[in-house]
Amino acid sequence: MSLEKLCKLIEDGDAVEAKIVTGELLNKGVDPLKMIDSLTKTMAHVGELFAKLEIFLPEIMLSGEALSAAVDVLAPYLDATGGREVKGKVVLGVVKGDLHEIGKNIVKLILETNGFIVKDLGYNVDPLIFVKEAEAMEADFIASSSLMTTTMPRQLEIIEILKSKGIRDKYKVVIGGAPTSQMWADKIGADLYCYDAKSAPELFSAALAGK
Ligand code: B12
Repeated sequence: MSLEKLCKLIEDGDAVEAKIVTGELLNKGVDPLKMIDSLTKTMAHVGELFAKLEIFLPEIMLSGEALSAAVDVLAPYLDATGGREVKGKVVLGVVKGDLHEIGKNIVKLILETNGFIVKDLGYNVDPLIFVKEAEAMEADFIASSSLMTTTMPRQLEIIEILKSKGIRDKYKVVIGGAPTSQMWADKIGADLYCYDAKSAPELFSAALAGK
């Protein structure tokens, strides 16, 4: 069993085998974070095949399901390595009009593993809900994910709502998702952009410390 084999199973959309092989790799001592990293890259590759019309939507759906199945197996192992100290409170969701939740689910897992309390708002979340939930939770961070160029403007709307309510500075606004970038974060005035889930805990902590 190898990590390459698992990646191929994700690409082929075989959730049943992917689960089994993930368990086997864990037993062999492969680092769960390393697995998540490779699986994320595989999913990006699947997206490229879709863009080139080499595969179609049903295949992407199967790959997404296989990736989620593998992540479900990995989740408890990530928990086991986590610290207990609460580092910050986060509301996290996928913006309105966007149903891509796999990346958001991984971010949640990794933040929780590293001592953050996360309120998961799910996907297709109205910008106003991000703000309302942040107020209710007294969150430190409002973190949104967008996977499509067409839904990225919803991340800006979150900031506009905060400004209109006069509470922009109460929260660190974080953005992420494949089409987003540091340039987009600068343009809309977000506090933080994270390229991937792995880097999130450190960047979140640094943002709270004002670094
Ligand atoms: C899987 C997938 C789907 C699945 C989603 C399943 C699910 N339950 O989530 C399904 C099949 C449902 C789907 C549907 C569609 N999809 Co789609 N999909 C993808 C695909 C292949 C992979 C996305 C993914 O899960 N990646 C793996 C995860 C782990 O990576 P990630 O999301 O980037 O997240 C990582 C980082 O970005 C970061 N991160 C992400 N969010 C956040 C947030 C914060 C706060 C932080 C800190 C970090 C962070 O951490 C994660 C882990 O490191 C992408 C291709 C791609 N390259 O992204 C296309 C893609 C996003 N889809 C696309 C399209 C067009 C669609 C559809 C419109 C297709 C259609 N014609 O109907 C629909 C839209 C549905 C909708 N309204 O949302 C396009 C979007 C193009 C655009 N406009 O920008 C893409 C880019 C494919 C392409 N190349 O054309 N899709």
